[in-house]
Amino acid sequence: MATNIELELLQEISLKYPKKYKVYLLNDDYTSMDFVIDILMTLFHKTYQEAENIMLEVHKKEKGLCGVYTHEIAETKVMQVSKKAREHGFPLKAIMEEE
Ligand code: TYC
Repeated sequence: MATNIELELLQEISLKYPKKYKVYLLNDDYTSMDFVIDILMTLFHKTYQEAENIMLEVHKKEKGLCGVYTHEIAETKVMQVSKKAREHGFPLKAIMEEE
């Protein structure tokens, strides 16, 4: 069993280095390419060229990395993608994975 000192150390380390989460966009057959590029530029702050490259990677390989964030920010990005997609009638989805 871990001692109190070991637990305190672990807590200190996790406060200093919070876990990071990768946010991916997933491919589907219905979302327009232009809408995906728009999402990448507005929610993930990509340039047009970066956004187009990521969109094409998702289109060809089924998923593509949009960014790496702390848990709360990653969760917010995932929610913002579904909200904006729903508002525009697209099924676009983002997921997060611990790095
Ligand atoms: N596959 C979509 C199409 O052909 C484009 C697309 C790309 C959709 C990336 C989702 O995350 C995505 N219109």
